Amino acid sequence: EQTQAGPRRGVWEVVKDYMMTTDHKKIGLLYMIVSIAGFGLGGLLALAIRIQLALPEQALLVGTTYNQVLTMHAALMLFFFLIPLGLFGFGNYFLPLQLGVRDVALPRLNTFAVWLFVASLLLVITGFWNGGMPSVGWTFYYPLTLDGNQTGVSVFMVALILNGLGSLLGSANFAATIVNLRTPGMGLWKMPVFAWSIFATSILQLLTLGGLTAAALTTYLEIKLGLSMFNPGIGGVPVLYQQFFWFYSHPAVYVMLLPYLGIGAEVASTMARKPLFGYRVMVYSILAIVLVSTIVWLHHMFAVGIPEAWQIAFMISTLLVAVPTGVKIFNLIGTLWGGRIIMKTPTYWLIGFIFNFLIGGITGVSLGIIPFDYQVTMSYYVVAHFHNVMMFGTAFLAMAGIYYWWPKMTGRFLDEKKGLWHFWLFMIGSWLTFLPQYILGLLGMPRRYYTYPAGNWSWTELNFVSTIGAVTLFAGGLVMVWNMLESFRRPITAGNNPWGGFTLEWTSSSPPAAYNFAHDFPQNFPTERPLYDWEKSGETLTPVDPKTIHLPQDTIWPFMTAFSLLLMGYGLSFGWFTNYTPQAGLQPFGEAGLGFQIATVVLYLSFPVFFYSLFKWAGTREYAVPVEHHHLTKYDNGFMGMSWFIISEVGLFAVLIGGYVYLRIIGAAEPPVLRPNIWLAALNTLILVSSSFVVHKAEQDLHHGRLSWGRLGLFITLLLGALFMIFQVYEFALFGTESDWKQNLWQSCFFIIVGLHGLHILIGGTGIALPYYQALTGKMDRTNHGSITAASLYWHLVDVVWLLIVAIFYAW
Ligand code: HAS
Ligand code: HAS
Ligand code: CU
Repeated sequence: EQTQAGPRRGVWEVVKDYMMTTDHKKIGLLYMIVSIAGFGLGGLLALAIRIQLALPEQALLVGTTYNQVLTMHAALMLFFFLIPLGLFGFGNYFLPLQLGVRDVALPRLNTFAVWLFVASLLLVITGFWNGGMPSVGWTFYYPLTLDGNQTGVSVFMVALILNGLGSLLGSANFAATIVNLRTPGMGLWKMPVFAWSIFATSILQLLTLGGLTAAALTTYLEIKLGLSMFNPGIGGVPVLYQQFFWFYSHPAVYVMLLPYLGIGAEVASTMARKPLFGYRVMVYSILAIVLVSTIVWLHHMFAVGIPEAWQIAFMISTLLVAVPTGVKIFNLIGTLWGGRIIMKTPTYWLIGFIFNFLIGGITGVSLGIIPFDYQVTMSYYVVAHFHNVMMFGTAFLAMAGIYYWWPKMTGRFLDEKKGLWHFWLFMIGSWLTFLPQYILGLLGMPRRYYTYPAGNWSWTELNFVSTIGAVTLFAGGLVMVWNMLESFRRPITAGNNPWGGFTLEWTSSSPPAAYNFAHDFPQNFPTERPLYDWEKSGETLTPVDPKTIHLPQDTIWPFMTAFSLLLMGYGLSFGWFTNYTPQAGLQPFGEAGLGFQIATVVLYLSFPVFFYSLFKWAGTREYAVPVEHHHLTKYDNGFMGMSWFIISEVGLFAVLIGGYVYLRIIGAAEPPVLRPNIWLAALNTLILVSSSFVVHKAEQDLHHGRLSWGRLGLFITLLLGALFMIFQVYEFALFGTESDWKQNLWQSCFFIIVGLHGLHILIGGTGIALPYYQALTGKMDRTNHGSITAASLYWHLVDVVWLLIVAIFYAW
C-alpha cells in the first residue's frame, strides 16, 4: 500500500536518520549491514591465510603478521558476523513483526545497543593502523596476552566489553519484549519458533556472557595495572582464564546456532506448506540446548590436564547436547517430509544446511570423546569441525534467512539464478576448503602455524585444494554482493506475502511502514500459524488509521552516549588515567608517547560527553505526546528490561567470585596479615543497606505522586552512595600502599572484585541521578515515573552483591 519512494536522500541524511532512529527495523538493518561487511572483511583475511598456506614454505604472511590476520579473521567472523547477524540483525527486524507489535520494549536502549556494537567494531578497526592488532588467536589465552603487543590485546578486551554490554542490553530488551509486548491473544506457546529461539538465545547470553566479560576484564587489568588472578608467580592459576573464557565461548556457539535454527524452522514450514513437525518438542529442545550448553565448556580443555573425573563428566554432557540438537534436525527434516516443497533459494540453503551440519555435528561429537580429542586437538581436524558447523552449517541458514526475508525487507526479490550460483559456489567451495582439512588434521597438521614443510605425505596437495576452495567461496561472496546490489535496481513487486508465509510479519507491507501494521489482529490464536488459522475461520484484520499511531520520537542522545563510550574505549585502550604501567610504575606524563597522551586526553574528554548525553537522554521523553502503554504483565518495560539485565550482572560477579573462592580453597590466595578494616566495611554495609530502604521509599513516593518526598529520598540515596564511595576510596588508598598487589594474589583478587563493585556503585549512582534529574526538571508525574523502577532495582542489586563481598573478603 505504502512505500513512498520519495526523493533520493543524501548519504548524510541517511546516516543521520540511522543515528537518531528508534525503529527496530532500521536498527536490525544496521546490524545486518555491519555483519555482512564483517563477513566480507573476515573472508578476505581468510583468503589471505589460505593463499599463504596454499603451498609449503611460502613467505606472504609470516610469524606475528600471520597470527594477527588469523586473530582478526576469527574475531570478525564470530563477534561481528555470525553472533550479531542472527540474534540482533534478524532478531531486531523480525521479532516485533512476528509478535505483531510496533517496536521492542525499550526502543531507545536498542539504539544505544546497536551503536555500541558499531563502536566496538570501529575500535577494533583502529587497531589496523595504530599498532593495535592482537596476535594471540581469538581465545586470548593467558599468558600469551602478556607477551608482545599488549596494546592490541587491550583494544580487543575493551572492544569485547563494549560489544558485550551492547549485546546484554539487546538481549534483555528482547526478553522484556517477549514477556511484556505480544499482540493480545498470542500466548507464549503460540509464538513462532523464531521468536522462541530469540528468547532462548537472549537468556543464554544473559546467563553466560559474564564469563567473557570476566576474562576480558581480568586480562585488561593485568596489562594496565598488574592485577592478576592467573599469574603463577604469585600463586595464580593460568588455566582459570580458560575456565572464564570457555564458560561463555562454548555457549556462544549456541548463541550463533539457535537464532538460525529458528530461521530454518520458519523457512521449512513456509516452503513445505506445512505446520512445523513437533512445534512443542522443538521449543523444548531449544530450551534444553540452553541448559545443557552451559555445562559442557570443559571439552575445549581436555588436553589441559583437568582431573579425569571432571573430564568424563563433561564428556557425558557434551555427548548429551547432541540429543536436543539432533531433535531439531529431525524436526526440520520432518517438516519438509511429504510437503509440497517450493524449491526456491531459501529452500536450497536450508537443505544444504541440514546435510552439512550433520557432518559437522557428528565430528563435534567425535571431539567430545576424550581419547579421540587427545589425538586431534589443536590440529586441522578441529579447524574443519568448526568451519563445518559455522561456515557451511550455520552461515547457510543465515543465507536462507537473507533470501527468505529479503522481499519483506526491501520489497524486491533476489535473483533466483544468481542465488543458485551463490549457493553452489558456497556449497562446493566449502567442501573443497574444509573437507580436506579433516584429513590434514588426521595426518597431523597442527592449527595456528603459518607454514608447513614440503614432503609430508599429501599435505601440499590437500592444502592446495583447500585454497582453491577458498577462492571458490570468494567468487560466491562476490555473486552474493552483486545479487544484493542488483536487486535494488528492480521495481518493488514482492507484495506483502510473496512466499505464502503464515506468521504475522507477512501482513505488513514490503518493506514495512515505520508503524509496522496499519491494522489490528484478531485475538484468537489457535496455533503458531495464525494467518493459516484465520483464513480457515474467516477472521480478518481490523484496519487502523496510521495517523492515530504514535511512535517513539527520534533522538540523538542514545547515539551520543554510545559515541562517548567509543571515546572512552579508545582512551582506555591506547591511554590510561596516568602514565602508569605495571613494569615501569608511575612515570611523568610528559614522558609518555604522543599517541598515549592523545588517547589519555580523549579518555578525560569522554566523561563530560558521556554524562551530558546520558542526562539529555533521560530528560527527553520517549514519545512526543503522552501515550498509554500496554503491557502484558503489571511491570513496566524499564523494570522488566532491568530484571533480565540483572541476570547478567549476577553472572559476571558469580564467575569472578567463583574464581576467587577456588583460589582461596586450593590455598593459593591467602589473605595478608594486614587486612582491610572490617569495621569500615560494617559501617559501609550499614550505609548501603539503609540507602536501599531509602530508595525503596522514594520509589513508593514517586509512584503515588508524592513528588517532593520522592525527590528527597533520591537525594538521600545519592548522599549515602557518595559516603560509601568516600570510605571505599579511603580504604583502597590505605590498603594499596600497605603492600604491593602485584606480589599478592589475595590482594589482587580483592582489588579486581571489590573494585568492580565500586564501579557498580558509580553506575548505580548515576542510575539514581537520572530519575532525580527527571523529578527536578518536572519530567515526572502520576503516570510517568521516568526510570525510577529500573534504577532502584539496580541499586538493590549493588547492595546485595556488597553483602556477599563482605562475607567473602572481610569476614572469611
Ligand atoms: Fe564444536 C570446538 C564439540 C557444535 C563451534 N566448536 C569448536 C570450536 C568452535 C566450535 C568455534 O568436544 C573451536 C574453538 C577453538 O578455536 O578452539 N561442537 C561439539 C559438539 C557439538 C558442537 C559435541 N561447535 C558446535 C557448533 C558450533 C561449534 C554448533 C558453532 C556454531 N567442538 C566440540 C569439541 C571441541 C569443539 C569437543 C574442542 C576440540 C578441541 O580439541 O579443541 C554438538 O552441538 C553437535 C551436535 C549436532 C549433531 C548433529 C545432529 C544430530 C543428530 C543426532 C544423531 C547423532 C548422534 C551422534 C547421536 C551431532 C542427527 C553420533 C556420533 C557419531 C560419532 C556417529
Ligand atoms: Fe575461518 C581459523 C579459513 C570462514 C571462524 N576461522 C578460524 C578460527 C575461527 C574461524 C574461530 O584455512 C580459529 C582462529 C584461532 O585459531 O584463533 N575461514 C577460512 C576460510 C573461510 C573461513 C577459507 N572462519 C570462517 C567463518 C568463521 C570462521 C565463516 C566463523 C563464523 N579459518 C580458516 C583457516 C583457519 C581459520 C585456514 C586456521 C588457520 C590456522 O592457522 O589455524 C571462508 O569460508 C570464508 C569465505 C568468505 C569469503 C568472503 C566472501 C565475501 C565477499 C564480499 C566482499 C565484501 C563485502 C564488503 C561484503 C571469501 C567477497 C566488505 C567490506 C569491507 C569494508 C572490505
Ligand atoms: Cu564447545
